[in-house]
Amino acid sequence: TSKRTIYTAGRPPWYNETGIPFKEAFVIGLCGGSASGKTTVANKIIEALDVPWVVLLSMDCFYKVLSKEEQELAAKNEYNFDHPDAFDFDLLINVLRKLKKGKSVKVPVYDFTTHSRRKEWKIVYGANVVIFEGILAFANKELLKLLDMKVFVDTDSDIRLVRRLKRDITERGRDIVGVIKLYNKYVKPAFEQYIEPTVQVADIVVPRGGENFVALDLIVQHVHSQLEKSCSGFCPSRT
Ligand code: UZR
Ligand code: MG
Repeated sequence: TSKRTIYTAGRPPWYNETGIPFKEAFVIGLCGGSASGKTTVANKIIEALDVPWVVLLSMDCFYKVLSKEEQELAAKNEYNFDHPDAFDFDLLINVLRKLKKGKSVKVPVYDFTTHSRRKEWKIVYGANVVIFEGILAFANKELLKLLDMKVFVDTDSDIRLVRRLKRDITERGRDIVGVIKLYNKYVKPAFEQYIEPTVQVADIVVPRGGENFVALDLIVQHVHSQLEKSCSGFCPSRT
């Protein structure tokens, strides 16, 4: 391959002579039920990837801002945060499209106590690899088109329930009755209706989540090989 000149400010996007971005970011989609271990898997992938510019984008940032009435429902555990309608897919797709082109984006910061967005949005810089995780990461056709690799984290529902109980009580100040009510009313039905069936579109299913070292290694190997392919001659992504 011939040598090419790359113009860069030290981080992606990289441009060629004609000002065209050198390559797109590789986007990994991570889907799985609540408390399946998506965040753990994401962090282990990031650690093992050893690539300079990796970004983790969480679907939680894209919850819709609730109206007064919806806020009141949420306070009584009667708002469904597990349904596709609870998410701002338009904004999410916009953000992911830009990230895929290697551009920087602004991501809303969602406040679960007020169910609104903070005034200050978080700036996320362009990256070589983007990991996008969420319970409904595979629930939208346009979104699926942006994912280069789809990973489904498949953890037993009893384990997920126990983790969810622990997390909501210790980290989110909820009580056991409320958590169980929410789980039975929204979390479990949404899992069965909107999340579990999307295992069909996954490229890789990871049983046991973050403990599955073989699966993590396979994922990382694939990303490396794809990155090498997409930047023959000059590869900013591996040191
Ligand atoms: P995961 N959720 C919260 O309860 N509080 C937060 O601050 C953020 C998320 C819940 C959300 C959904 N629903 O069921 C779940 N509610 O977390 C998705 N209520 O996040 O994939 O990390 O479990
Ligand atoms: Mg999470």
